[in-house]
Amino acid sequence: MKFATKAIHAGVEPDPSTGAIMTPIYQTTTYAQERVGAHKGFEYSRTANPTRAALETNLAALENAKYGACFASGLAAIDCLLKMLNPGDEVISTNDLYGGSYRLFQGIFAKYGIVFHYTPMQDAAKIEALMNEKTKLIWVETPTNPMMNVIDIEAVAAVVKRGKAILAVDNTFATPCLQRPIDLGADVVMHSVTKYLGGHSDVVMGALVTNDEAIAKEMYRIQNSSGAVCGPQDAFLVLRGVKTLHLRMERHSQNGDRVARWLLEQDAVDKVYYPGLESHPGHEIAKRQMSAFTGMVSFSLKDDTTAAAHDVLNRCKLFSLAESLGGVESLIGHPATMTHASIPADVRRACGITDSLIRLSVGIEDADDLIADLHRAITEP
Ligand code: P1T
Repeated sequence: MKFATKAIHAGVEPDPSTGAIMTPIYQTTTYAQERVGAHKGFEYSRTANPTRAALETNLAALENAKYGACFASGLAAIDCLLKMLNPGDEVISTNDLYGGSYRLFQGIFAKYGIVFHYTPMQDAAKIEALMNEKTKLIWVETPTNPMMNVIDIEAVAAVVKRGKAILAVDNTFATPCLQRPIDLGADVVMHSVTKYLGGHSDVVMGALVTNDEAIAKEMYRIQNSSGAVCGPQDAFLVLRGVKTLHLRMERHSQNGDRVARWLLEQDAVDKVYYPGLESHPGHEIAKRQMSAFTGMVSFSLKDDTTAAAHDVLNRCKLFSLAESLGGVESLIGHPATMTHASIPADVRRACGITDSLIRLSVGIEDADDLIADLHRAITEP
């Protein structure tokens, strides 16, 4: 089955009791059992719920994986993955990553004796230099948030396969519509479903998917034991959102490209970070491993100050000043003081998050209106 067909049909069967074409919201905590031990596969909704199960099957299918698990947020999904590790284990992560993932690594799991190394993975040899027998997880975000760096998943997988670590890819920015890391050698894919998969800025959710039976067993054990699951209503909303993922990603990518190319021509703009630009250092890799380049665009100003960035943010009308990304409406944010404020300033600057860096989540509105809004914000005093 091709992607668009899977987006609409995978995991979704007409409801057996009524024929309802949409998976019902099974708003129930528990399920009557015929006698002790005899049930229809559902005992308690933390463990399994039919609406959630349909979504888990759907998301796994979109990533060409067998097993999927949904969580209360993207960070809860990463939390589940990290709980597969033991004290003393080591993780190698991209140095440029979502601030909340960094906070979870350093603020929570480092305390339990897990050691994190951060390195720019554009050069896969950097990973090899950090790998040892304690390395259990390689954490890749690509394209990265917010610098839009592109990591060659196949090249990283080739290095990782020489050891015994799990290769996990945060595929939030690309979505399975544009990039499928498992096909490129990853063991686990993680999503902040909150973003493009949900697509309408109305659900906070996370997901893990894998093809590896042993990892899946641990994933479900931890999902049930720690209990950070999503509710059935949210699962329903995401099932609905995913049905248009391919259409939305096409328009997000077209609009992202238009906005990035327009920004390049503006006098006030210093650098534009978008993998669709021929000048982007990861463009060739992105062309190989992604089918389009998303609606995420970052740029910096020649006046490299927080005040200049805040002025642009405050002048936008159509772009809402807000955290998050991936919804149909356009958002604008300032990583240094918003999404990445939890990363120490020196670490932040080292990976290019300057004071004037601005991140756009380009929505699916008319691109002319979006550009007019940015034009006003960037050029008018
Ligand atoms: O917000 P949550 O659903 O818990 O997802 C966390 C997360 C994980 N990975 C990436 C790449 C992300 O971008 C996020 C969340 N990011 C934002 C809220 C943001 O504005 O960047």
